[in-house]
Formats: sequence, structure tokens, C-alpha cells
Amino acid sequence: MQRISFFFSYLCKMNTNLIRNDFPILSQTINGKPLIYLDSAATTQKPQVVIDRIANYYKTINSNVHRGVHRLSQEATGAMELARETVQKFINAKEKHEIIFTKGTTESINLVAQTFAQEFLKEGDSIVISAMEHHANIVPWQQVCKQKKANLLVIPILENGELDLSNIDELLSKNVKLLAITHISNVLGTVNPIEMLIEKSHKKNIPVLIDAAQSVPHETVDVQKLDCDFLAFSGHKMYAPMGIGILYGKGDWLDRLPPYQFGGEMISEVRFEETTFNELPFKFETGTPNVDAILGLETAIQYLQNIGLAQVSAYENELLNYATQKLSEIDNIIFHGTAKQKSAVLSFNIQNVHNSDVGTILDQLGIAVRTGHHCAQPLMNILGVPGTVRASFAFYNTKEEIDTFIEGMKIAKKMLSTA
Ligand code: C6P
Repeated sequence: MQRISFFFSYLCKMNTNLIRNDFPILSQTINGKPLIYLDSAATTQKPQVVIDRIANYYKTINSNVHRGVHRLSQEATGAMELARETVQKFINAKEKHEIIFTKGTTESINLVAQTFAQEFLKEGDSIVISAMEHHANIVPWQQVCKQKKANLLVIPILENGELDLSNIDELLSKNVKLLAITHISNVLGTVNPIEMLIEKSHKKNIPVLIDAAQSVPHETVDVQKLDCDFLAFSGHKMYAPMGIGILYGKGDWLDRLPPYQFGGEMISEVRFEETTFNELPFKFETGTPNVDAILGLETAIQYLQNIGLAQVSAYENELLNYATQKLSEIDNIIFHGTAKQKSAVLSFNIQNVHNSDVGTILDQLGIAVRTGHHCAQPLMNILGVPGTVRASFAFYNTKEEIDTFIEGMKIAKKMLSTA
């Protein structure tokens, strides 16, 4: 067993060294030190194949899509629609038209919140979220609840950062119209039991939206197996460009929702008196789409699939366990998020030290971590801290980088601790 795990680690290490060559940005120095990028939960770096795909698009087929009979427009349209199919297969959606291109997770959630509320939410109804949501899965629901005089109910969390599900049946019985919940917390790293929550909700005819921003890049997500009604994620957190994201919705639900924005592309016929709307997915894709980023997303998916998501998950988990162990050997570190099921996110503070001071010292050492509230202020209030230091890992990180990060933490602690 030990031999197998040694062999596996060896294989992973070999691949990681090779993989790092695919990411040009990682070979630079910051403040005279080799860059150690531990902020992939904020955005991942981009492999050369993705950068090349974008450049090639502009060099060869750049033109507006779904609008022309000329060759370039047809080729760009064909490439974009093939990319939609790649996304469909990646998350195992039943139909291609269930894949909507958006700007990112935030826009995907806003789309559902606005259109769902317009059609299905009324005074006295409830929307359920959890205490560990990113602002992108709080504020859109809070605002539509205000507009409709509905209630925003919150699933609490336990001290270790897992959901407190002791009252979930009662909560879901309060006239709930939708559950919107994150798959993986961007702060705590907690992997939530979404299969069970989807099943429970469906027994009460409650549709479920999954914020998969932090899960799709790290593990296989199969929307048919999950049976979720909506799922949102961002390209830039999965090695693709910024400005592109996905909303998956079951066809039946998307058909029942009204359009989100109005203008070109999303129409069938326009008269001054009245407009009829296009079919799915175009009903929700207004204006000229971000074609270069869509193609970049397709290449990023193919790149991830070539490495293999199972291998990615296993390796990142190994990094997380290693970093957690090493960091816990330093005194006065307070960990935020110690759930049994965790993704490669490590949030912590040094006792009596401000998180941004730690981040600044690490930056001087070439180490990029995120500090602050991570767009989860309600969660920070529950944790009783203004913010945390967050190290997040991707398959291009190494144990040697973690060792340097730990040395950096020892320096930061020495410089900043008064105790
Ligand atoms: N979290 C982080 O550093 P956008 O900005 O739309 O691509 O993604 C928003 C979003 C939604 N849900 C979760 C769980 C997220 O983690 C994020 C983005 C980044 O944690 C930037 S704040």
C-alpha cells in the first residue's frame, strides 16, 4: 500500500513539474523571489494552450457570431457552438441548450434570481441559502426577497465549518421556493452534502441552485447525477479566461423563466409594438458574446480532462493535507474550516495579528495568498474575525512551494507577534 502511494506521489510530482511548464506566468520572480502562487481560489493561472487559443481566434476567425453568411462568421459560430457541446459533455448536461454562456458565476446567479423571482416568488415565500455563501449567492437573493417581500432563510454552520443540518427539514418547510447553496465554500473549503440537500428539497418540490464556482475546477461535477436544477460556475477559476461563465439549467426550468436582459441575439422577431423571444439558449444570451473566452474555456476544459479530474482532486488533497499538517506545527495559528470533507483551501489567522499584515510579508517573499473577507462578510461575522489569510492550491503547486510558504509564515509570525 505504502509503495503504491509512494509511486502515486512520484507520478504526481513528475507530472506537476511538467505541468508547470505549461503556465508561463509561474516562472517569474516577485520581489526577487520565485513566484509561489497560492491564490487559485480567486483565479487560476492560464496554460499556454488557452493563451494560444485566444490569440489564434483573433488571428484566424474573429468575427461576430450568429449574424453573417460570410465564412469567418460561420466558422466563429461553429466553433462557439462546438464549445457549448464541450461544456455540455463536461458537466454531463442532457441537452446542449441547457448551457447558457454568461460573464461568470455572479451573472449566472443574478440571472436565475431575477427571472425566478419575477415568475415564482411572492410575498411570504422564502428562499434558503447557507451561512457560508459568497456575496454572489447572498445579495441577488436578498434583493429579490426585498422586492417581493419574501424571506431569506439561512442554514447555520457548526464550529468546524460544516453545515448545521439539525433543523433542515423544518427550514425547508417554511414556504420555500428555492434553495441556493454553494458546493464548496471559498473560505472554509467545506464540501457540502449537496446530493442529500437536493434530494430533500426535491421531496418538497423545491428547486436547487448550486454555486459550483469552487468545485467544477477540482472534481467531476455531473449535473444529471446530482439532479440539480441550476448550476453556476466561472471560467477564470478553471484555467480559462476571465469574463466567461456558465449557467446550467434544466431545460424545463429555463423554458419557464422569462428573459433576463433585452436586445440583440435574444429575440425572434421585433416590432415596435411587440417582440417575440428566441429559443434556448439564445433567449438568455443578449448581445455579442465573449467568443474568444468561450473558445478559451473549451481549451481549458480539454486541458483539465487530459490531466484527469480524479488525479487533480487526489493531488490537491495531498497538498491540502501536507499544508494543514505543516501549518499546525506553528504555534498560535487559528484554522477557519476544519470540516471532514474539504477542498484545497486553507483559511487561518495568526492569533492577535491582522490578516493583511501576514499577506504583505508573504508578498515580500514572492508568495501570493488572499487576505480579507473573501466576499463572505456574513461568514466573517460568524467567525468573529475581520478577515482571514487564505492559501488555495491547484495542481501546479508543489510540496516544495508549501515548505517555502511555511518558512514565510514563520518569518511573518516572528515579525508580527507581540506575544
Ligand atoms: N470567489 C475568491 O477569491 P465570479 O466573481 O462571478 O467569477 O465568482 C463569484 C464567486 C461565487 N461563488 C463562489 C463560491 C466564489 O468563490 C466566487 C468567487 C473568489 O474566493 C473571488 S471573490
